Amino acid sequence: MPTTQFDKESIKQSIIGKLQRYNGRTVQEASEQQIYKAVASTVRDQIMQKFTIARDERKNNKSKRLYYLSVEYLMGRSMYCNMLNLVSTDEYRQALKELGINLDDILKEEPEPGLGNGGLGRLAACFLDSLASLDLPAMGCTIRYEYGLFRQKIVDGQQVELPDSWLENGNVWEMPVMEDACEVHFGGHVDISEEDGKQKFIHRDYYTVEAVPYDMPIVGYNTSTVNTLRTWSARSKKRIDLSSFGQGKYAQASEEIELAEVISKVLYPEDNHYEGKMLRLKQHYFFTSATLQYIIKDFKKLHGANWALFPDKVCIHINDTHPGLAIPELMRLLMDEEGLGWDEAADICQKTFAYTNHTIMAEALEKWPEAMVRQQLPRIFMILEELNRRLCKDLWDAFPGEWERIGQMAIISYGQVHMANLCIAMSHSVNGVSQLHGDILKEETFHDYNLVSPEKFSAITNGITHRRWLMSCNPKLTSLICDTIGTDWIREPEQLSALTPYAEDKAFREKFAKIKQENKQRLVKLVKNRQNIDVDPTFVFDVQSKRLHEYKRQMLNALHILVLYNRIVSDDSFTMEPRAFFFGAKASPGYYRAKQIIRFINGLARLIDNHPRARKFLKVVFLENYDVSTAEVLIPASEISEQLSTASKEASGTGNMKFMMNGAVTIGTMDGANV
Ligand code: NBG
Repeated sequence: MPTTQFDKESIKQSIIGKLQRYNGRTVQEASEQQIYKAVASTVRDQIMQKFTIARDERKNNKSKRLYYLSVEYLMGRSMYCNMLNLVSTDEYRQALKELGINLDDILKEEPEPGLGNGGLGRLAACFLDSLASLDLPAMGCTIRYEYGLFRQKIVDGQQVELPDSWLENGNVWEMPVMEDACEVHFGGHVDISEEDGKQKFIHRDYYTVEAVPYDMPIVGYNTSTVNTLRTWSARSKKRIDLSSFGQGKYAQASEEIELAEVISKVLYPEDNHYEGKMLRLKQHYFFTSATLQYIIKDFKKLHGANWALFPDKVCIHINDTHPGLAIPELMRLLMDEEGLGWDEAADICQKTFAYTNHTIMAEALEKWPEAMVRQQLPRIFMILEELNRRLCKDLWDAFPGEWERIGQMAIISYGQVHMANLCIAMSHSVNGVSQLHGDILKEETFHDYNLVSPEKFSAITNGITHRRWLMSCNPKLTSLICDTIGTDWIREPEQLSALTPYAEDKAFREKFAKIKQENKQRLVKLVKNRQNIDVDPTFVFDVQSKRLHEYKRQMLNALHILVLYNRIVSDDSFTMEPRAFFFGAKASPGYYRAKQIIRFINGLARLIDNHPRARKFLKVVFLENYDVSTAEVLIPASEISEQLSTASKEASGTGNMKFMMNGAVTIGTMDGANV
């Protein structure tokens, strides 16, 4: 692995120099935000040194690259994990100490990019860290939402949503890549003509949105790989209309610009739920089209027009169905732009696309009204129709006369475009995210597809990155593990099993308990600072943190607490081990019942606090604005992990793994990855 020249001294000089050049300040005079930026951009410089080498290597090796398409990436803060992956935390800590700066204070200055809702987006972020750490070339592709998931305030026990303008102070980690900016076209109509006996499809009268990519480097743990997260931002091609402006029509002068730019304004705040809104369709097509155009351009640069090689050099992963329009878009580009025939293009698609399904919840299975797709994406719709026609013909051969069944499996039927059917029909691989979920997909949700193409289906249980969810968020436990079993587990987390015998080791258990207690103190402090709530750290910390959803059953947990309360107040002889229940959860703003559950939990907290005997045994804390950074303090402090989903509904769960990795005991249903 190539080493970089960032030792303690050069780190110090870099920080001093940046503060001087960009802010005209000394370290003593600079604000914490200014220091954060100076430190972060030093880390970035260090990454960029590797990045340049990695990019050259890729040009030479021409190795296969994965494109992981996802409408969500819940990255969390980057600075500390980047230092960790560069294996430079000691150097930075030491350098900052000598400059009189406390690293932990500076880390808090980084805004958290909340470009995801929950498990699906966080999984995508964990995968990026793992891919780079396993030296696998990959690019994550998504939308650069100007507003990420809303910030949650609790007012009078109820959730209030505030905008998350995470880009307000700039983003140190990203760089615009203007040479890869491209156009995405919407609306209009398609003219068909004949040229040399071949049909030509010409898209006319469309309107154009410009897609501008911003790249964020993803550094692997102690590897030479630096991958990229590419986020696409929507811009109008039109600059301000000066003639309207000159005539005093200020609003009109900027109206069209705003219409285009609204595409990457805001992340839809629904988890495991989806609604066929036109803006959302535009978001999906916007980023998949831009990504596919870039993939083709990059492929041609490295391999020319050798299309037969495409599936050997490019793998496109569709994270849930949201990026599924990548399929007809690749067909369009290969046929209309590159001149390939239908069969050749379709064959390349099949070999290139892989699809992961993340839920069986009916309300999350994506369908688009036929008319909307036809109107917004006329050429894409034509391709979908032809894909559907050929698919239904094949299905007719497999299931002659079974219209009902064919309708269920079709890409277009009953006036709707069925994204899951498109993804299954056109991918070579379809996976569920745990064994149980994979089995349900095969036996129920996609039963008929499993009959015709059983070879496509598999179950691959989700995972999490132990670099963020253990090493970064729980440094004390990390040291204890290293002192006990060495450091091999850092490269190969399976080696953590070497800890098993220490479960019975008194000295180890005492050290473990002490660390847990210190982590609990850290959480107690956070709750006090943020919400001015006092929690007794000797209570058992029992945590349920995840998106608020009926199927996840926060209500069941709350009712259990109410039962305990009733026992305490009605029976003076009843005692129990004092227990503090923490909830962390955002509810989708339009999900009334979920918001009422938050209200119920906060009401319960008040009820208990007001009862002198109940509060000796019970405490309920609803943590405001649960996000990745909060999880990083909450999870290491937890002793009980609540995983209560209605069995079959939680496709995998990944929070469950984070709690386990930090030594909490799980109370759970036999669902998803709990099994
Ligand atoms: C979620 C599931 C979780 C799973 C994550 C990641 C969606 C649509 N699905 O159980 O609910 O862990 O995906 O696979 O957000």
